[in-house]
Amino acid sequence: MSLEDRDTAPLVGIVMGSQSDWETMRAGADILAALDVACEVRIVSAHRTPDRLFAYAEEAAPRGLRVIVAGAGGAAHLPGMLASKTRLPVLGVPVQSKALSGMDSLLSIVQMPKGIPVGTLAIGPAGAANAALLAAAMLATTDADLAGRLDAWRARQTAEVAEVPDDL
Ligand code: RP5
Repeated sequence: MSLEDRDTAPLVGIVMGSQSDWETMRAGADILAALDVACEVRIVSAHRTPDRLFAYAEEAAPRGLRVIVAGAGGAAHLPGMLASKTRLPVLGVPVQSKALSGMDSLLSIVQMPKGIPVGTLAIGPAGAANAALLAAAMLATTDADLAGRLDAWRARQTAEVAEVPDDL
């Protein structure tokens, strides 16, 4: 089923600054789909669509979203600006940039001044996947069924780790 075809209202908003970020952020969307967490995916640029950013942030909580996962690269203002306009938890994913390999993205997202927090994950797809897992873990604190699915997901991951390299 497509992410957007679900009947249930989205609980997680995955937003990114550009179409070019989707390759990275897809890793998070795939995890939420595997955990059956309703989410939506949107392109919202702090620089190119600032009005869309303000509208998205202001409407997020009233629409029923519980967590926002925001990925951006370069001068990555998106997560911080979203966090400044909503009380929802914002998880920031630094997208790997071409010029500086994502260090610019990481520092832009992680160095929020005191008062407006952004939970910052690793650079790239690992960060996107972990942001989704963290969003699911937050939701699981009040959703026993999701807690069970998350526990099962983690148990499968553990079971897939071999004790010795297969080409030894
Ligand atoms: C940021 O600029 C986006 O988050 C993206 O990572 C970066 C480059 O965007 P494009 O020029 O590829 O659209 O706003």
